[in-house]
Amino acid sequence: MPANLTPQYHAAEEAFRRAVTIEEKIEALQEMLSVIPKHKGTERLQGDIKRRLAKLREEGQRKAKSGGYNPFHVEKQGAGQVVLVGYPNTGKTSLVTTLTRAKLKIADYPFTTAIPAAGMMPYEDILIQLVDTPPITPDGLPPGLLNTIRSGDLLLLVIDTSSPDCLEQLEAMLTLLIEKRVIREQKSNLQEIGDSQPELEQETAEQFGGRIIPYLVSATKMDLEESGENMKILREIMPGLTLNTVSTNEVGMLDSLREAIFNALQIIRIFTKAPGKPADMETPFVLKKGGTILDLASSIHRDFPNRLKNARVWGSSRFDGQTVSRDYVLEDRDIVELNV
Ligand SMILES: Nc1nc2c(ncn2[C@@H]2O[C@H](COP(=O)(O)OP(=O)(O)O)[C@@H](O)[C@H]2O)c(=O)[nH]1
Ligand SMILES: [Mg+2]
Repeated sequence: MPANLTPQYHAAEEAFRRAVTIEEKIEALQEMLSVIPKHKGTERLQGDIKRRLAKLREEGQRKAKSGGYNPFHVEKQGAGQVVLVGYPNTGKTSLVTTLTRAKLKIADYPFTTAIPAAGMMPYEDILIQLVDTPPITPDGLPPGLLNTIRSGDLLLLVIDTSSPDCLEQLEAMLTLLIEKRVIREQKSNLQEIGDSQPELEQETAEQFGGRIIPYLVSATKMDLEESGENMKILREIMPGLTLNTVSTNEVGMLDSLREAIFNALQIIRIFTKAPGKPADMETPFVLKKGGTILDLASSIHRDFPNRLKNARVWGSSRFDGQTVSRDYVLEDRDIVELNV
């Protein structure tokens, strides 16, 4: 056994021994890998943990395929998956029900939500998936939730602005997610210029089976009187943080949250048309921002890119119907004619 293993490492190892499900085991191994002192003496052990992780992930995938049901895995649907995260009673379920019309159970006692549940939020011409989750507790994340969080395209951190604990809970939540390498620490503007190493952070996150996920903070229950004062304090203490203020009792307040979610997902909507026909303006294809003609073609059909002769664009191009190259970068709401 290599020397210098820390108490955190031993705690994680203990959690691994106690783990029952594959998800719990994976989570514990990821934690071991994250806290293990990184030096020559632990290289073999690190390699060993990584091998065990790879094996468990394979096993997990095999189980998933053979029909083993994992309630913490939420199948992606629509233009993007947004996972709501927060403490009990902060208004997560209310937000999902109001934004999606999904029928979920709301109650003013904690822990009503035991497993993730999804609903689809209409936004202009697309549907965005919102995933309601069981709450974070003072002990951290309930088992399995980290995997739900890691699969999201965007996180919506939910705080109850009317609660005197909202600042503390927000800070605890941010710390927890930074520790788990799910979100990136927001640096001050000064530090941002020289110090930021997004690629390195992404690489480290991938080592732990995840990736850095963008997030928004939703400050709920703004209709309650206590919220005003707490909001002032939040803005003073965390001036750099954008807070999306909402109330499910004032539906008008939700429009800006919808828009913030769409913008944070960093996606573009592309309409296609057949030659000589009007465009189908009902159901756009959704691409990541920066997507090209080639990306569009591959998202339509695997061998479309090979057959593609030329493409014309209406919208972002200099003139309507301009013929563009395969690496032409599309913009939101462009209309594209693909000719094979
Ligand atoms: N006044 C007010 N109450 C809210 C709002 N959103 C949720 N609540 C209430 O807060 C309680 C907890 O809501 P719920 O959505 O179940 O929270 P969750 O535990 O985070 O899912 C319920 O009694 C809701 O009616 C809001 O915007 N304004
Ligand atoms: Mg709930």
